[in-house]
Amino acid sequence: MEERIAVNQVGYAVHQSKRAFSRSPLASATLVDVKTKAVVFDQGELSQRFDPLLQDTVFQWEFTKFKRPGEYKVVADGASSVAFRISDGVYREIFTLAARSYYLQRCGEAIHDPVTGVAHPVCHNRLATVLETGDLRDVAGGWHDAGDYGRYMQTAGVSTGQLLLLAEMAPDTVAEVRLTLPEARVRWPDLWTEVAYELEWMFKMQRDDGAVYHKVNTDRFCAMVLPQEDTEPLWVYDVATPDTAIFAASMARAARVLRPLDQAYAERALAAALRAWKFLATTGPLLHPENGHTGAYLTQSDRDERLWAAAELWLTTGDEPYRDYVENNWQMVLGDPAKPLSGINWEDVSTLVPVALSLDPARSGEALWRRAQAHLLRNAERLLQQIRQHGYEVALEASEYVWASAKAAVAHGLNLAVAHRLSGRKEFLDAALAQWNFVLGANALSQSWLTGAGEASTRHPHNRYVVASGILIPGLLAGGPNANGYRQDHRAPKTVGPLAYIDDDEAFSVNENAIDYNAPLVVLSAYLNEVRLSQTSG
Ligand code: 9MR
Ligand code: ZN
Repeated sequence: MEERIAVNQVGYAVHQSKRAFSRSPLASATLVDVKTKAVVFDQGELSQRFDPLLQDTVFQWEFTKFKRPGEYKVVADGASSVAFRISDGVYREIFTLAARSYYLQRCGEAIHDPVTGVAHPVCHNRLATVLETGDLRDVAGGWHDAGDYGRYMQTAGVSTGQLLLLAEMAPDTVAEVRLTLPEARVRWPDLWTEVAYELEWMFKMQRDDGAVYHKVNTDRFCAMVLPQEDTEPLWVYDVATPDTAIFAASMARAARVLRPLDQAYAERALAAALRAWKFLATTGPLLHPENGHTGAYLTQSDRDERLWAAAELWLTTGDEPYRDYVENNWQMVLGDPAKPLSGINWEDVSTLVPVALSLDPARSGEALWRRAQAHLLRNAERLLQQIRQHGYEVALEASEYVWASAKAAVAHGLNLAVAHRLSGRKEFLDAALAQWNFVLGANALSQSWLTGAGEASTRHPHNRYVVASGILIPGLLAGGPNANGYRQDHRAPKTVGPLAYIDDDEAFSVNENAIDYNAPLVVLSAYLNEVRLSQTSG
């Protein structure tokens, strides 16, 4: 079979960079109109790069100059890409698709979605037993975490916290885009309504003393059944400090974002955040909640979560002890600006500290804002270096081709987007866009890891609802290539990192979705749309 030329399978905005990739030379590449079959462009710029992980040359054909909206393929020497569009709607479309998947993952209510056909009766709305006391507790609601039906605080907090960054990063996009949800809150944009579906569940997971429970799930993962058929007893697992801090951070941010829209909701969120902080202030690390036999989101330290909570509380309340906490603990958690920032993830949320502070100079104060900005820009420079060493312009290092590499790529994209917002530097925007292109098909497998997005996109995610119903939920980001995956699920291919992926619903180490994978993709898509909006109107 001819190799497929790799492109972003959804498409490219009219005025931004457009590149195709292949491991075969692209000297004869042309752009062909899908409807008329006519060659519409053959003046692309050629370059090539040796990719150290693939141990092969990757050829690049840049067609940025071509700006006519339409549907096209890149064709060269008998090889072809899939059809994709040139359209200013692509960012908004992926933002909507990926954000809407949260609604489709809702737990505790019946789903009847006219847009996608996704439907099931109410699920997991029975009372759960609190492990530590034996009490019954109402913890219905929230989103199913992933391909399993668990609901876990760490991914809930890191996902809602990231989505709420869009209040600063893409306010116009958030205000404008409708997600076609079953309910609306007066004056609230749809994205915040969806985030609040998760926040409501998070409120239920807080104990009276402010501590927050780690997760709710059955003791073991259920079979690949529909959610309403998962009827084993539900357990609420022990409180833990990383979870409590992540809760405090996300609630403090929610309070700040929602204050202008809904004062009462904001006060409720802030009160919950303050109760959580009060518990943390008198409690050392509790890192080993009882965990049953389901997903383990266990982390080595709660320092990064505490630092993020303090930063958000400082920004929301302006109370100086929170600022002092951030100043006193920054070095220990984040180090100096030369230390790499990680892509935001459930295990290490430290990058949310400079991100949150840099997005709000007025509330941060000069000193913290400068520190945050310096660190983010330095890190973005490092990511540019990283990208230049890879054929497909991805910011992943060899060691990042592990579980959830596609998430890691878009998380680096988020860091680059913030660096672009701070500096206005086009290279950072281009680099952020390259991470978006990577997960949507511009990669060594010519595979889009977002369900429903692109001709060669993931069709068989490890997702219980999808497997049991046969209905594909669109807008789910799969984990992506994982060099250790074959040892974990015995399905993923044993090969070099960039190729270690298979579209198989049993390959959970590469093909499961999760709420925390979608979050940076939603943020990045909205940011790209916001920049495009400002460029077209400006
Ligand atoms: O996304 C998680 C990944 O970072 C971990 O390496 C992996 C193994 O612990 O677990 C992933 O999270 C899974 C969770 O444990 C259970 N629900 C499904 C999650 C996505 O695969
Ligand atoms: Zn459910």
